[in-house]
Amino acid sequence: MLVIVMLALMVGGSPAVEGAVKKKAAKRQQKDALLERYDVNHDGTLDAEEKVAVEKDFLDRFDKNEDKKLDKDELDAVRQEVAKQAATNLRKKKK
Ligand SMILES: [Ca+2]
Ligand SMILES: [Ca+2]
Repeated sequence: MLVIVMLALMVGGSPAVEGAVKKKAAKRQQKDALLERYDVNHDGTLDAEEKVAVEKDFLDRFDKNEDKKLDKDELDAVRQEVAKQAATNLRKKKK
């Protein structure tokens, strides 16, 4: 399940016209946004326990039809939320 979410996050986001560098930066921001929220012990990675929490949180927040899976539309909402979070973090850092 989480693999699907991660995959969607990797694939989605920036349009193909954008440069690879920009795309990479955007991905890193999105990853940072996830880590900021879910890396409870701040070791820079999501361990098994933290991933379970991510999955649960995503399902809680985005599984609109409550089938315990995230379909394409629901994953779109996840992507938008993570992108938004990444943008917010970026603004905070810039000040
Ligand atoms: Ca961690
Ligand atoms: Ca669903």
